Amino acid sequence: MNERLATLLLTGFEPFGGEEINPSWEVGAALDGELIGGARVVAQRLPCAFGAALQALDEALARHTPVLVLCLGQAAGRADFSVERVAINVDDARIPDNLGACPVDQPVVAGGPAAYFSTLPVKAMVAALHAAGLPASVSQTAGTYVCNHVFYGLMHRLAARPGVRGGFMHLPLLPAQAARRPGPSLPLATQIDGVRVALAAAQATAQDLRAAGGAEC
Ligand code: PCA
Repeated sequence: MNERLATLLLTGFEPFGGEEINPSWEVGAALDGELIGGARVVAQRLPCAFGAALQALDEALARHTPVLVLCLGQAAGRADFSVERVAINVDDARIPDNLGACPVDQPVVAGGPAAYFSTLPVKAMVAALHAAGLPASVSQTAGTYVCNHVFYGLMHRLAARPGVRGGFMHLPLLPAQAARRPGPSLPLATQIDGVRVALAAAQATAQDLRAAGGAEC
């Protein structure tokens, strides 16, 4: 069935930090099976746990042999689609993961490079989101928790597979989450639209735009 269609692997996380839902998996589940630019989206839910998340990612990479991977995560406090530029080689957990692990200043990959850049066209993704009337920005940090762990682990794996591009995008909370924990949120339908737009732009853009997306301190 559809053996010749290229696969876009989309990952989302299970809930963590006392939440009952995670927008990243709600969006992943909604887009699973969709055709985007002639390729098939396959969604994979990841545990919010250091190590176990990368095992699940490894299984998905082996099973689906995607041409492109976009990992999603929840970022409470962020108001827009945050297209991550860089993954760093550190695990430094402020709260325990879902298996109780709380690593401090551990490398994601011992002996690995300090950082990897996304190989997705981050500027083009932000531009496409803006063109669709959606709030978006390039983010200069994916944090030091399980999202950055998965982003770094993904890029480390893809460094050995030059034909496969990958990256990470953080999503705001859903309104039902923000109702209990005040802060910015975006409705699920908007989040689904935005991830669809970002995936389509990532797939269609081989060479990233040259557009400002930096930040001052
Ligand atoms: N967000 C967390 C981990 C899982 C998720 O959805 C993070 O930003 O690290």
